[in-house]
Amino acid sequence: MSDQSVVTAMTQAVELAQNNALAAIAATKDLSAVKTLTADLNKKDSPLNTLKSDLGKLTSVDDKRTMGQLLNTASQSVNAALLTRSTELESLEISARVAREAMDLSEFTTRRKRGHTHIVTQATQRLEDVFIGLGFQIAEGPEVETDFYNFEALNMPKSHPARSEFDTMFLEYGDPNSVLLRTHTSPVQIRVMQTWQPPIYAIMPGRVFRRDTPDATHMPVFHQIEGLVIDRGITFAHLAGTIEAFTKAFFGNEFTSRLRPSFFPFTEPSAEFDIRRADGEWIELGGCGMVHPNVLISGGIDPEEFSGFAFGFGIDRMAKERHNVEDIREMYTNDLRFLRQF
Ligand code: FA5
Repeated sequence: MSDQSVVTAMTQAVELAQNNALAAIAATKDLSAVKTLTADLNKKDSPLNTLKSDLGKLTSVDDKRTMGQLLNTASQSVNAALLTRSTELESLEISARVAREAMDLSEFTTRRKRGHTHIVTQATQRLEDVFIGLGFQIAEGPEVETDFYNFEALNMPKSHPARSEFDTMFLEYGDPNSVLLRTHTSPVQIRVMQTWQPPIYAIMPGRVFRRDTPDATHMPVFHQIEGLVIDRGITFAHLAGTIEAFTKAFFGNEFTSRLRPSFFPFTEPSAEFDIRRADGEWIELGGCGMVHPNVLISGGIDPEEFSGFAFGFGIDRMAKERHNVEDIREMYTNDLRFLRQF
């Protein structure tokens, strides 16, 4: 055979070997078939490799180069096809495995019951909503307080008799009786006055602590919500109006509020705030009054320029009244039969 006819025959053989290999690759069904085929195509006696060893039979250097290039191109396209196919099959296998192993969680979501917030948390959130609606902002302070913020800055110097009304839990930290668990949310008033600029319209909910023996209306750990308004020209009428608006919004139109003269060192004049239930009984919910000038001074506010009112309500007692709970202790026994009612 002349070199020319050998070249023609080889060219046809290369095309045939390449096409056969590409058809075999396309027909593979899984990764292990691709692996086996790769090994077959790389064998010494595979059609393309046999043709490579036939190159030696060509005498012309040019023919050798042309055929060599043709064989290389064919090998490259076969290798590329092997890679593409294995990537394709790999992603198909992953999708199939994901579909096979996917867990159907829908049955659990329909069967499982979700819990809900505690009755006292619900009351706190409702109080916040009502006051935000009246234009107030929310502030928070620490539960561990210093004597200064809990008493001194609130016009209760060391020897003040009113201190004994707050059965205080002190911490063994620093000087004796200098660090304590706050007995009310009023210290947050001072912190707000020190950091905000008037006009101030703030509420401050939080947990407070007293050495009180638990009974139907008392807990040693309970919750209060403090209110503070500081602006120019604030009078007792603003305080009374705010408390009445709040009572109706929180408890409903059938409830009314009253203010009784009282005493707190940090307000002057001071009052006790009661609400009247549908059965006619009056319940004490908190204290309030016009912020004492000494307290304004502790907060860095000029009493000649600004005046204000403050109040502090017991949230647990509010939740108790709103839901007609007999005994405040029931709210903390963690009895699901009780909690599920709200
Ligand atoms: C105070 O704590 C004042 N800081 C309130 C105040 C703020 C007055 C701003 C003026 C200006 P009192 O000790 O009365 O006041 O507590 C307020 C309310 O907290 C009570 O009316 C009651 O609703 C609630 N409370 C008091 N002690 C307990 C307790 N042991 N368990 C549950 N609620 C309580």
